[in-house]
Amino acid sequence: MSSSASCAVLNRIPAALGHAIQSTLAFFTPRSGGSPNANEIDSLYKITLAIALVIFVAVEGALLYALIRYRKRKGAVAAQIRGNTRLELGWTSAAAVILLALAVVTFTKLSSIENPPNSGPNGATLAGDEGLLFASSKRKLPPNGKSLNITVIGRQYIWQYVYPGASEPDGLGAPYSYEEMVVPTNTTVTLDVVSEDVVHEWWIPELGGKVEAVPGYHSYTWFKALKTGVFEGQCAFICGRGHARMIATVRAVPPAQFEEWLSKRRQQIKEANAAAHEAREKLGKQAGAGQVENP
Ligand SMILES: [Cu+2]
Repeated sequence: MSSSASCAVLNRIPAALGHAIQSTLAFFTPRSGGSPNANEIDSLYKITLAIALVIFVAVEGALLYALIRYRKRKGAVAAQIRGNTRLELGWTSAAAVILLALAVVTFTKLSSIENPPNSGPNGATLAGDEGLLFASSKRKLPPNGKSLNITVIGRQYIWQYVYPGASEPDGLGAPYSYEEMVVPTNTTVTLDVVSEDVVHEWWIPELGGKVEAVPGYHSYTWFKALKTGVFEGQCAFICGRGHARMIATVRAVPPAQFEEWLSKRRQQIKEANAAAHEAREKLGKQAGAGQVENP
């Protein structure tokens, strides 16, 4: 092997090692990449894990060293040590420093996990839609107060999503979908999570943490899809026999495509409602309607 070839191999080792460390860390930490809050949660896990790994290797290494170096030998007399003030002070303060560092890192990241940022410049505008602009004391909003707000309704055993844009003054007529939520990329999406029956839990790992859907309460969370794609999740709280079937997906599409989808959806629902209204009218006019025969 020439010296330049061996040099190339040597150069590749740190890269391969870095890759191995990265993939090991990724295996033990939450999925991420879909939304800034999920990325912050993931990096927090990675920092904690890296510190824990260093401590693990140091402690186990010292233990192994002591086991081998001071193993039982003929004629050896074990030293009897009682107390070592310097050592004890050392490990107590080192542990305190590590704990403090972890607390500082956690609290630094907490606000970017909990508080939604503004949508990106290439996010959806949806300026004309009602329900896009929010002023709320409960819900955390982006600094500019603009988010796409979607209501997530948990019920045995399906998720329903209600989008902004009610056509009726009483709030009815808003477009909705089941199981698959469609959102625009680079747009801050705030979620109102509710339940119609028992406790459910909304969770799309790549888009952030879990949020409970509790009957009678509103839970709030947010995400901002950084790329197009399908993000999978499912109800994370056992809610009955069909719990395993209560899956959820979020499909992130370019903003223009989202607006197109939303208006198509609104049209489909309008048509379906008109057809149902017509069918009801027809039934009402039929002779004998209203007289229910006993079977
Ligand atoms: Cu459920």
